[in-house]
Amino acid sequence: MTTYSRMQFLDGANITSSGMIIFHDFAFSILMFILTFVIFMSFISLSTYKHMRLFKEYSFNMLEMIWTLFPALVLLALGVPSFLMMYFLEGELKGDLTVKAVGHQWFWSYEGNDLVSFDFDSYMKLDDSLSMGDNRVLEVDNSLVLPMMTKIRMIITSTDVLHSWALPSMCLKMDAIPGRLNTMNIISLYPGSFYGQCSEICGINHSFMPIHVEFVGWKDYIKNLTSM
Ligand SMILES: [Cu+2]
Repeated sequence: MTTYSRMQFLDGANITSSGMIIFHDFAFSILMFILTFVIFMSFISLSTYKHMRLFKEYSFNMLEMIWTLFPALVLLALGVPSFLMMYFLEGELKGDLTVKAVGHQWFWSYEGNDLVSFDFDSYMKLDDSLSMGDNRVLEVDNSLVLPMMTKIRMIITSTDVLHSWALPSMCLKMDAIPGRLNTMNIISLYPGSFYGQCSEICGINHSFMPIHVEFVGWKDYIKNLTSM
């Protein structure tokens, strides 16, 4: 990975995250256009005094109409996709599978009860137990294995303090609050390994409770479930 590719978003692994990346680029291009236009116009009006006088002596109904309608259209173009994205992200909270992620000081544990009931803790791998090619402070001893192309309902909660379960490549982040069950949907369009970190400062080892989710095909998912 080069330096510049690290400045971009992670590749979107589901429809929402791909949509959000496209929306970011769209909003950014509008922003750049406005910035260039404003700088350009301010230079023109500063350098030519004649134009300024024209504005003072005549009224330009058409021009006023344009500079009222144009910003409104820009806001509409930004607002409509933004709201659509938000409602799409919320979605219908009914998954095919349900997994519960529980935050602890300082590790995550996962529970499920769909095909086989499971309950395991997921601790960060320490530096001396890392093998070649592992990601430091991101690798865990027991990662969460989920089937791809399946709507999974994630229930996020905590047993002690506030934590936050985040998966940047899916554009997902949900607070883990003691006594509350926060719910969101996860779908991965392709198999792969996705990493996240606790995103709510939760104590001394806040940086050392990573999240690792592996999306696999159903065959491997069942194989993994039965071996647990
Ligand atoms: Cu935490």
